Amino acid sequence: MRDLYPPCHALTQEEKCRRSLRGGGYALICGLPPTRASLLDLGRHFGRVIRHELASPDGIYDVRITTGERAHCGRTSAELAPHTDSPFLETPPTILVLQCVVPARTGGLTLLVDGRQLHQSLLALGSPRELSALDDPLPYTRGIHRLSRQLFIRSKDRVQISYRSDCIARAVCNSAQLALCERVDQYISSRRRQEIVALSTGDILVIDNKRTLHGRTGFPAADRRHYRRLWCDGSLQRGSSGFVPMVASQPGSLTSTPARGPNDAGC
Ligand SMILES: O=C(O)CCC(=O)C(=O)O
Ligand SMILES: [Fe+2]
Repeated sequence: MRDLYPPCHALTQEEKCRRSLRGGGYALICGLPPTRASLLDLGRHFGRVIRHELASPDGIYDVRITTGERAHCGRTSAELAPHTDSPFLETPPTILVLQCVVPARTGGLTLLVDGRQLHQSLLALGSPRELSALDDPLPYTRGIHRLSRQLFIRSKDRVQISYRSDCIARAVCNSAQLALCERVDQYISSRRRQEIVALSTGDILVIDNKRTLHGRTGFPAADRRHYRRLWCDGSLQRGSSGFVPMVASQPGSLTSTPARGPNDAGC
């Protein structure tokens, strides 16, 4: 596993983290104590905490196998396809902070897919029908929540992605939307497109939920995998969530602005 963000001076850490987020859509921080306090301390740099309905009063949501009334889709041992968190909410979280407390013995690896690359691939390879569906908000449903949201939303010079395949109400999608979803699902489930990250105890991933899709591989149900998750509204992040799209230089060909991963984000 790459150590993109070795612990050092606190202020420098924060700046490195911001640069990685801006450059590549996520940052990996290794070697912090696996405590609630270190998660909350880090989260403070990314704005106000958004509390999930099943989170503890401090805003932390425990990701581990859970049964009963606090069960939830992430709280199983199943593989989770790459997604952005809660596109069915009026205001989805901007930043997702994921802390590894106990890794699975096998599997349970984090999957990351770059929404910027997906955007470029769709523009380059999507059929006219698929591209026409980009203007149509996708209908999401989850529990009491119902909301339609476009796959990509433009905000000034940046683009923000929202996508969660298992919450799309396919019965009310038109055929162009279904074709678009199929193409997106194919792309994000391809191991070629996924960055696979093995977190160890204490490691934290800070993920831009408007650029980077996250998921995880499945793991044996007997494993005591335990992660913690904190959602933040990004209000201290100086408006840099999402991505600057790659630009087309001439019809039919897309020339990318230099792709920058967290490794080359200057940290
Ligand atoms: O289990 C994981 O690694 C991630 C689960 C997840 O997607 C989430 O909590 O938002
Ligand atoms: Fe998630």
